[in-house]
Amino acid sequence: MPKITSVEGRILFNSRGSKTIEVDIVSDNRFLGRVCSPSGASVGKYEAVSFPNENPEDSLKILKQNSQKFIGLESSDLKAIHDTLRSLDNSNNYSIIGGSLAFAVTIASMESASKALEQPLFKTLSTDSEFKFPIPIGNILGGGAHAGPGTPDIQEILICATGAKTIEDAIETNLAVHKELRKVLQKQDPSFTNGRGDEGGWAPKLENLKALEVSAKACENLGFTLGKEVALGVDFASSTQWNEGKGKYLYDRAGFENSTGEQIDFAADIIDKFKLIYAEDAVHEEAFEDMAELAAKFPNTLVTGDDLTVTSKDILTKAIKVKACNAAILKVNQAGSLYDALEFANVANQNNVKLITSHRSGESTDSQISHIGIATGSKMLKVGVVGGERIAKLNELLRLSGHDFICGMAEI
Ligand code: 2PG
Ligand code: MG
Repeated sequence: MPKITSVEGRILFNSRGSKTIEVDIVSDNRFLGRVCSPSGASVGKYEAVSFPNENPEDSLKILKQNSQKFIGLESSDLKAIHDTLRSLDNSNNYSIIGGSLAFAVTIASMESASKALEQPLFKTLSTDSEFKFPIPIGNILGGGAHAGPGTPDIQEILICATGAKTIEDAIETNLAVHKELRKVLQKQDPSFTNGRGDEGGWAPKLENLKALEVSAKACENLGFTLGKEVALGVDFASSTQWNEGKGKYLYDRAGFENSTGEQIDFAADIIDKFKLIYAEDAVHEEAFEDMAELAAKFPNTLVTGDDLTVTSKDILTKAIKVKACNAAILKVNQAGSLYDALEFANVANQNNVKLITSHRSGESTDSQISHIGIATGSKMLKVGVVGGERIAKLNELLRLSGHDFICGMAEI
């Protein structure tokens, strides 16, 4: 089995231009695994801390001081790598070494092992013998924490080619809708700047429902029927609107407030009207009972936890008990190490909670999450539609198309 022979790190920048850490792990002196950590803008309260003191340099210093501890370990032994990280940081949120360091070390190690074993990363991460492509879902219109004033309060309107039979078709369909939406936006506002949010979705000056209407129009213009060839999704990212003191959701840009009950109705009306296949964080991160109400009402929609479940197996277990969601986002850096994230995936899969492996708004051009999505049996891969750091993940799926072990698209 391949053994780790060197560990190095450096400071780089993510797609938002913020500092982050990249880690190189080499096995048997020649197989390089290289991973650069992403980071979020709408961050869940219970996520792993990205860096100690919010300083990537502190994580790098810790890596340099402890790199010898990884030398000689089997790079494919994820548990051993994870345990070594845990010997440096036993906090519940990686506040000592930073979740970004745990992310980069564990994934780089598995990538290095994959190269040494001459197999794709997804095969190294799973003992399954057959895999499916997760269906790509990506931003066509952005607001909230990912775009400026005047854009919708809701964070993301997403497109998903639910009817696609191949990965190529799925990606091309999403791209076509993204393109068509620009035309629709230009037509209704000739002064539209073609500005885009952090994840490549258009960022027009539009209020929430109008933004959904133009998104639906773009699909219809292409001859698609919502819920058939394509479907829309929304990441409400409701913790951004939630004001604990007032006990209300504040939609500052649109100029209204929702009580808890009104928020449930607001989300339910949108799910209904736009036949959403996917509704993420429709209520705030601690509103398990309210999410459960939506999950019960919409069994055919992926009522998805992101900030609600933060890729934590303990929090997901709590969510499962009250039937808070029928789907959950998997973001490795929310959990910290890849080992933690795979444990979360096991709990989800054992309890029929559908997985959506996801990017962060501040990304690198890496593409390992495409493999993580495949290996975990994720139904969807949420990685955007355009932008170099988003396309990198989609292109990796295309490279894997026709691979012996992958047969067809995931069924939702
Ligand atoms: C989200 C993500 C990714 P961020 O809320 O789901 O789309 O955004 O990385 O800013 O948390
Ligand atoms: Mg989210």
